[in-house]
Amino acid sequence: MNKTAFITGSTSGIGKATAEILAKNNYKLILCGRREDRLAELASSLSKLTDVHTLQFDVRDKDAVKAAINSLPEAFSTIDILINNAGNAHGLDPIQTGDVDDWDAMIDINVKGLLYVSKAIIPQMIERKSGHIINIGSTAAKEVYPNGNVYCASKHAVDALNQGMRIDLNPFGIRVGAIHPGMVETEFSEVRFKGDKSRAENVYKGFAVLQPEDIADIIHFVVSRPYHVNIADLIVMSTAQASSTIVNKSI
Ligand code: NDP
Ligand code: 8X3
Repeated sequence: MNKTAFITGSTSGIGKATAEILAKNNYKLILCGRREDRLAELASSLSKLTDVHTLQFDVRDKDAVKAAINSLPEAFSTIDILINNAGNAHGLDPIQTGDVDDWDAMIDINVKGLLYVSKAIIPQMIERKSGHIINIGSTAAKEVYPNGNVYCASKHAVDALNQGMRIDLNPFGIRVGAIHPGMVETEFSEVRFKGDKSRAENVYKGFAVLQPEDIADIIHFVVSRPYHVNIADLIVMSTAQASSTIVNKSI
């Protein structure tokens, strides 16, 4: 039987590329995001390859998260793989001038949203004593860079939650692991800089930056390992990148 993967943030970037590679490999898909038009477009192209169901909700709204997951039709109600990917940075400011609304957005989406989705899905995994959760962290989960303060804190929280989930779900045979990408060329910087495309493009200029497909490929590798193999924690950067702030633009 084909496994069903539930992907948050599948309307762009890493989540969308993951949906595409999993569809090609016959995983059934539950695709989530807020932008309904994008969900519809992706569902229409990927349903040529596999069974697809879409759920439109904001991960910040815990009632909407619960209602969406409870609404899944029978054919999609058993979730084998949860990919907690939805998230973004909002702003890049020193702590003393940071915008409180940006802080709320990052903590509410990257941390609380991940928890709400996990809370709604973990019980069925516990009941079946099977399941695989992939949490998308970041190099910002492992180090802090100038002006990254709250985004880095939110991703450090994802790192801690990943470890906590792995410990607490260990008695039930549920696999839990995180993937921590360095810079990836997605809509991430456009969101961070509130639609300023040229500032966003500048982030990825001058070096061979990771593409969303690079991370999607790794996610596919992680979910296709045999059951006794759990990739617990993985940092992936472009060759040009050595840390959040060190990028070699001469290679
Ligand atoms: P994108 O901006 O391209 O994608 C973000 C996704 O998250 C979108 O599908 C968006 O969907 C969804 N999302 C954002 N806010 C919400 C919300 N409130 N409710 C539901 N869905 C939401 O960025 P990436 O693909 O780069 O980001 C994916 C993950 O990877 C994030 O967790 C990010 O922190 C992480 N990451 C990214 C890196 C990068 O350099 N790009 C590096 C390291 C980690 P919609 O707007 O339709 O709701
Ligand atoms: C996204 C990568 O370096 O902008 O998590 O924090 S970075």
